[in-house]
Amino acid sequence: MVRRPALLNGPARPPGPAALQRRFTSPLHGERTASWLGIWLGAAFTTAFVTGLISHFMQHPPGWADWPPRPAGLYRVTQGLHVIGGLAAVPPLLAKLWTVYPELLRWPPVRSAGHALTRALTFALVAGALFQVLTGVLNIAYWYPFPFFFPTAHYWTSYVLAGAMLVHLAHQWPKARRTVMTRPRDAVPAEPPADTTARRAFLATVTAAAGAVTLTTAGETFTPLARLAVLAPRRPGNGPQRLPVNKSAVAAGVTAAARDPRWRLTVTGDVDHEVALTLADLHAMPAHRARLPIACVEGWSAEATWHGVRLRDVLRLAGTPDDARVRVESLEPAGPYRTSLVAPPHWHDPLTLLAYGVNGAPLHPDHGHPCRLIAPNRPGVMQTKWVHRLVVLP
Ligand SMILES: Nc1nc2c(c(=O)[nH]1)N[C@H]1C(S)=C(S)[C@@H](COP(=O)(O)O)O[C@H]1N2
Ligand SMILES: [Mo]
Repeated sequence: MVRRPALLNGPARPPGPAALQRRFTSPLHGERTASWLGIWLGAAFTTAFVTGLISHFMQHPPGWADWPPRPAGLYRVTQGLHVIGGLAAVPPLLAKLWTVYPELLRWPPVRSAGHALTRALTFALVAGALFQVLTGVLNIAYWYPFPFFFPTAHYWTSYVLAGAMLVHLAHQWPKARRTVMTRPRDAVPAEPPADTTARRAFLATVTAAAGAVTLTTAGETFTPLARLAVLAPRRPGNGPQRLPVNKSAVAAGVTAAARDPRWRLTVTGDVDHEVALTLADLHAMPAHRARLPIACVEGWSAEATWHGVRLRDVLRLAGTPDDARVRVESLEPAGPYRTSLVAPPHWHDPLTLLAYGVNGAPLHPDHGHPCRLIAPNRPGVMQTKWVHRLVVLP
């Protein structure tokens, strides 16, 4: 073949498909690596999806069912899994994207209508996974550089991601199956031993990175590891009365109202007769203790011994119907978490308190003085602080 002078060749054209494929011969870009990472991510994102739905429907009851108040520590576990598992998924997610990125460069970009659809789905999968992980990390870091409301966006994107994941799984199942069912040297074609070593070292590194993330964050909810939780935004034991605080009394604008001697706890709405209680009235009622965690949606949790009156004792003073829902209202003048709904199973529970003290001392203003709601198996955002009114709904 006659070689033409270089000048006549014109500008460089994109390399052909064969050339591109030859560039990425490392086993780290291979099917086995991608499959193992995919299986890991599938398990991690499925766990995050399920625990995320639990959290969502605890906060937004579907209407036909109420979440049970027991086991008391359940939400602490599901939300811990959601956040810690999500953080630990960052290394395998980055590794997986790096493993498969040569696919992005394949030429031509679209080969058929079916291929276009597959690529669109892959885009949804990658974009959805990155969006969930990134917004989740920003949320627990209390950094909101985005213009949307985090819970809504995170919730709806989870369905897009779950759908894309399901289709992807169906599509890639044969590869994943092959990877799990065959040993590298029995595979067709057999994998050279050096490639097996390289791949295993790569996967071990990713696992170590995920392990490091877990070890340095899990202590925010798993107290024995608290000292290692250097990457956790909140640590049990840090804060007034050894409990973390998300919103302080100053930030909530309640300092004056919470100290005001005219403070009353009122029970109103669909009741026999309204009741207004002073703090002294609350202290005169039978006192109870409950060892319960604050389990924040952001993954941290901290257990404490609360004391105060049972919510059901207060509600019954006003003749509240047994099947009524109750809105607990805070002194906080504004903000999305100034009220929370309590369904009958929760307010009937003997562990559900209006606490005026914690760990043997009166409540610190930041923890909700004069009194706060504390109930079992319930997200922290629904443990309303600085309570001043209970509205019984019809
Ligand atoms: N009125 C009111 N109550 C509130 C909040 C709030 O912003 N306003 N934050 C909630 C959140 S998100 C959590 S995690 C818990 C934290 O309780 P703590 O500060 O006593 O640890 O309080 C909850 N109660
Ligand atoms: Mo929270």
